[in-house]
Amino acid sequence: MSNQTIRNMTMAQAVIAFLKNQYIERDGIEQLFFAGCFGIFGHGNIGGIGQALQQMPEFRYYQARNEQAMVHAAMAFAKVKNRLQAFACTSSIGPGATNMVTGAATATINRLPVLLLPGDIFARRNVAPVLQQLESEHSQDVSVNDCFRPVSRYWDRIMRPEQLLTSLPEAMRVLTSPVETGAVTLALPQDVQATAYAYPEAFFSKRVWHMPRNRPDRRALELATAKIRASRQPLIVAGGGVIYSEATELLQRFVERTGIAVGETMAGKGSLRYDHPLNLGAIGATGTFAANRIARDADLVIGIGTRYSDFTTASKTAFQHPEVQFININVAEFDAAKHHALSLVGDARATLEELLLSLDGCHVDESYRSQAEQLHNAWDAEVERIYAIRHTPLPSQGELIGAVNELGDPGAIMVCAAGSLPGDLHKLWRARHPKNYHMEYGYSCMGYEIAGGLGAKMAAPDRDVYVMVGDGSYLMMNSEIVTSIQENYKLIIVLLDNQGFKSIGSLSRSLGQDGFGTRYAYPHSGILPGDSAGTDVRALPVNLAANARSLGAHVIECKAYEDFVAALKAVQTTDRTSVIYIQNDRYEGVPGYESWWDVPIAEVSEMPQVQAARSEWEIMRTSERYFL
Ligand SMILES: Cc1ncc(C[n+]2csc(CCOP(=O)(O)OP(=O)(O)O)c2C)c(N)n1
Ligand SMILES: [Mg+2]
Repeated sequence: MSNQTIRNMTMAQAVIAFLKNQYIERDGIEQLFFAGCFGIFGHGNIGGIGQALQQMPEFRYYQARNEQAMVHAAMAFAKVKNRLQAFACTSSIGPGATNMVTGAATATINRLPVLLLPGDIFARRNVAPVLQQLESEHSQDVSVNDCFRPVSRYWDRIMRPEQLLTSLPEAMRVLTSPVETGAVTLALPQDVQATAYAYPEAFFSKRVWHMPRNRPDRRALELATAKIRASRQPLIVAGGGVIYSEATELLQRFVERTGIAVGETMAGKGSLRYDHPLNLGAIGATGTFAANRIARDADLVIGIGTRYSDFTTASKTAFQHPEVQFININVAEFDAAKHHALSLVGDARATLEELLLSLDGCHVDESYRSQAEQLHNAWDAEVERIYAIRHTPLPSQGELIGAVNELGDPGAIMVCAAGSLPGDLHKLWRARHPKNYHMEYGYSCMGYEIAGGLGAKMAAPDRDVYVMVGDGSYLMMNSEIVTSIQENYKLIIVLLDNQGFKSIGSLSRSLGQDGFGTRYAYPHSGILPGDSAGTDVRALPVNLAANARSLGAHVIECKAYEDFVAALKAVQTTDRTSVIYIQNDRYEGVPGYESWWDVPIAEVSEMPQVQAARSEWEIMRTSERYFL
């Protein structure tokens, strides 16, 4: 180190000085990797990362209201940016840090890059226990930040300032890897953050991380080509990887050349425009009859960039052809190998390019193609039917989704995550471009919606962002309305109030449990009312519209469908984050379409409806398959 130029700075200053010089490049396009840092300060980070951010304002700091929310905003930003740009998030120690654990899990499960910088307890230990320190009798090497280990793709604790020299490059390798990306956590003890060290200047020079487009093994491609040529009833399952790899145009070409139809996962919706005649729409538990019928009889499933969650596979009941085989195109070997597949380990776009060449002249039977196209058309008519329901006195969720879809800007981004909306939107949303449908459904984390909307708007300020959120999710986390107003990122929040958990209520009824614990109403004789209480309940005195107004949003309250339509028009000219509030019906739902989701039902109970539901469940379970 003797002949190197050095820079004397604190560990925290070194973190920021390093991060602001990280770049990423894919397809020859180079850009800064970090857009800045979200943070909430406390004693665990104020004098360290807080001071460093203050000293380096070119690395933009954004104040958040809630640490979990800021991680959601960060990951939504990265999702819209196809993982080519990300945020860091700084928190204090203790509760500020553990508030980020849920966000970390959400990011890791969705394979989205976020860099988490929780403060940590003193490395020098002499003043322990510090405020918010978790003590342990058996070790002094434990803090609440150990909770991040299983939910991070890379985890480290920086006990000495020079450890950054080897830790930050590892953090970057993981964040910029399409295979390994997710939450990266560097726990930063508060005393070490403020400690100075003579860092080599070279550490802070510009670094460009190349995101590769790996190509699959040649022999595997030959085998895949033969399998696709031999297949009579193939189906593509398009997952989020199609979108992150920017393979959507190539997918369209592939589909048109081969005639193979497509079903889309939650993360993959938008891979193909909704009106493409070979787009069968959503697949799986929340799928369309079009995709689910073709899936049921498919002899070959070509999964592209999918992790095959139970929603996609309908709890392993979606694919019933006795000899069904899988070819999985995925950057991650782990996902590529699922379902005993022939693995094409590689980038979706690069792999489709190769397959297009090797499949020259290959086309499915005309009968298959016309069956797929007929199903596509029949599905479109079903969406039309649901959009046209005019349910009274309270409108149905399906018609409200239709209004947002048809009256919103076609270039908009619609953000959602949990409740009954994801299932309905997966079926009904007509996606017109790859970023149109932004659903966090890896973790389906209530509270993601508004914070995620903020991140999406920050990533695409020229697009309208519609956040669709239920009353339950809204109550769980609405805090980033304030941030959206502070930073002037206008969100259009559609708040659908059905006085509780419509989704889990309907799940509960399907289990024979009468919606227990899913209504927002006062208890009656010490018991919370279920669905059999009907309208004989006392509603809670909650006013969500007033709540949103109190946070600074422009609020429009609607009663009927016509008010909702007028509100959707009115919000186009409002000057700040706007909330359209409407009550909708708890029971008028979008049906399931020839699919299933395995949720266990009590094996023994004193409730006859539960016993009946259990018997039905036992029959359904027999259709679950292993792919051996
Ligand atoms: C953080 C979190 N807690 C619990 C759940 C389980 N859960 C899924 S949907 C739901 C209810 C959502 O209520 P609301 O937002 O009002 O949507 P609705 O079901 O009424 O459409 C619950 C509790 C979850 N997904 N996330
Ligand atoms: Mg609700």
